Amino acid sequence: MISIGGLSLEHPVLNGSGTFDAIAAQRAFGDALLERFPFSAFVSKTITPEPRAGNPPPRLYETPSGMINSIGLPNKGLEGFLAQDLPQLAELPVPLVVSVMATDRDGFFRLVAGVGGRDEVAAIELNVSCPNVKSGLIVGEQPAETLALCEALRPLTEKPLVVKLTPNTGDPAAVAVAAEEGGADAVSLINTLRATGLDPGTREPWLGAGSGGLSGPAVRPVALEQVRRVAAEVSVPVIGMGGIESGADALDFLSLGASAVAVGTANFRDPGAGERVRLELEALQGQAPALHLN
Ligand code: RRO
Repeated sequence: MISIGGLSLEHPVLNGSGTFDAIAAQRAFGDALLERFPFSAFVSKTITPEPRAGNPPPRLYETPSGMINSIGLPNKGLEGFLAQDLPQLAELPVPLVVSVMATDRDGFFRLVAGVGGRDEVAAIELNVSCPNVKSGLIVGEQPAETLALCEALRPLTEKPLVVKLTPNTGDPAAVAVAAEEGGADAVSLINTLRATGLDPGTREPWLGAGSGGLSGPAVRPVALEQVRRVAAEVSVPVIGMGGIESGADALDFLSLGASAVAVGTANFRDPGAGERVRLELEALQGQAPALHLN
């Protein structure tokens, strides 16, 4: 068992928000999914106060060892989530972490109050780092904004608050420290790196929204460095993610100070990736250290 900001987890492998649709997976795989759920907690796709249609297509662009998404937060909104999705997600055999995002303080208040009042919810992830919403300011790019938001939300719930950090800022550790000062129980990183890709025929941006967020193995060295810097500066647990595809990748993040890891983009190709990563990690952790000849 490990503890992440008051959340007890069977093992250190979670999913990255928005990379595993547990309701669709349950439809596809039935009870097998519940008997061998790939993650120690389930992190929902981010929800917003009101329903959103998401960004215009195309929404995905493949890159060497990665992909750019411009999904744009399509979701049913708070009321739709509570009425339609929460009852199904509550059936999962692991704690539920609900990811929330708003474009203003009032929206975050509604989300944290609404989700925080539900017994089915074990913790709340504050997504202050989505690269795909035209809201002007991205809270998580500024330490002062992150501190103010966390301080305002902290009194609304006793549930653990996890702050999802952006890599698209000069000093992610300063933002992480601000989140901790504001009362966050844990931080998670990285969200996607702002990126674009061109249509090879027209030389115009391929994605409907023009740009998106890069994920997958291509971002792993960036994620490792940001986790290293953040873990050195905060005392709260760090959930590390960014291109994890194997137990060795996960062990790299844990070795740099992460307390847990999340598998993201790898889930799209292999919904069982989380279990494989955990098993590989356990095997590696049980092994004698490798021989060093350098
Ligand atoms: O929905 C998205 O486009 C999205 C979100 Br909310 C996010 O946090 N990170 C991302 O890469 N895409």
